[in-house]
Amino acid sequence: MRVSWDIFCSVVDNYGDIGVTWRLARQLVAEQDFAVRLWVDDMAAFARVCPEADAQADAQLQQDVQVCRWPTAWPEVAAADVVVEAFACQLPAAYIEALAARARPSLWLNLEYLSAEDWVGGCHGLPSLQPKGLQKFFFFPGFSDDTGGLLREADLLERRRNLQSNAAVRQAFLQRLGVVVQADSRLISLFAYENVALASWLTALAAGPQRSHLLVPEGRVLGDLLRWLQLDGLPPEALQVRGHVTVQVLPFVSQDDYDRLLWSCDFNVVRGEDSFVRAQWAGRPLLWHIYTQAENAHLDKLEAFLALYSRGLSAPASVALLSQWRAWNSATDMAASWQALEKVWSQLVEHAESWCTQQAKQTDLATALAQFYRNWL
Ligand code: TRH
Repeated sequence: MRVSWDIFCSVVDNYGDIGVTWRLARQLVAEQDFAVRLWVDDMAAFARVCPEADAQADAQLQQDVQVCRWPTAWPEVAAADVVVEAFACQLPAAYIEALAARARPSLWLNLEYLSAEDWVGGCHGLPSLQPKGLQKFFFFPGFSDDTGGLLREADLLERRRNLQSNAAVRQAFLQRLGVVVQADSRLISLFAYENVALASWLTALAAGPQRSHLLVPEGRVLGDLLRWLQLDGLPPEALQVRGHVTVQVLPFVSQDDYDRLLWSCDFNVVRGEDSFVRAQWAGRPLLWHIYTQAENAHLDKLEAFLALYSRGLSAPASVALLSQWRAWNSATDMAASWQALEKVWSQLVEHAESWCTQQAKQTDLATALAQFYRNWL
């Protein structure tokens, strides 16, 4: 009998909650041979990251993961051997009863949000006492050995390098998305929240010395993009050209295709948690639009990551990177920091690859979870 896992995902907003849990569920099945049930309270969000999914179904098997609607009226189900509540979502009361009723205890984990802050290592793996004599452990993803690591499939970097080192493979993939890039154009992907800083960056790109082809998956940044393009809505023409920048809006694609998109680009603007990590595995320079939190808690997270990520960069490269990321995340003018960044571009390209190599030395999150379980037994 395979060890059973229940992963609970409550979609707060956007696609990060389901994005992380879906990725984790797939990996626990494919690489660790566990039987995984993913409970999600928003099937429509699931169907965005997994387009083959049926948004109406109550239960469905996708890539060997049993994906179930998390219903308001909780059905009677036996608790699994391992239970993961993602991002402190509240387990159904009846499920906690089922946990307490088990003859052999289950391992109960809370999978936390990603942060590069120092305190994370100290809290990773700590237990907390729960009602009915139960115990719950805090599992923190992170960038250092004292954390649970990052989600990374075993063959991810090999697949990424295969696409990046093979122009025909990259071209065929892009063509499938309807993207044809001019030979002298730099390819950029833009996945971000609403951001008034976008206009100043696009103006700098349009006036800059090099051609850029900007790919924008449909989403929240579209309003700012259309305003800069001075359009009322999405035009029928696929391409909009302004100076040296060509803009192309893309449909939302599957997670696997989104990875390929990141690998295909020279620069990726990403957001939230999961796309942020995937851009790091792409080994290309990136810009992070961090998810805004109450009391600006996100700014500490941003600075913590920048402190780690900028290690090893020259002073001008580090200054340019920090100014660009801070400008983007505080909605201030991007022109000067972008120009400074372009001057240290080759260094950033090398740095992105070595950051990826260094991070890949860590145990990945799914393996770390499996080890945590085995050690707990
Ligand atoms: O969508 P996000 O902003 O999600 C989150 C949530 O808002 C969450 O509540 C918050 O706490 C968290 O951010 C920090 O960004 P994220 O995490 O990058 O998730 C997006 C997912 O969508 C990711 O799994 C990649 C996927 N995706 C696709 O599958 N296809 C696409 O075309 C694109 C653009 C993304």
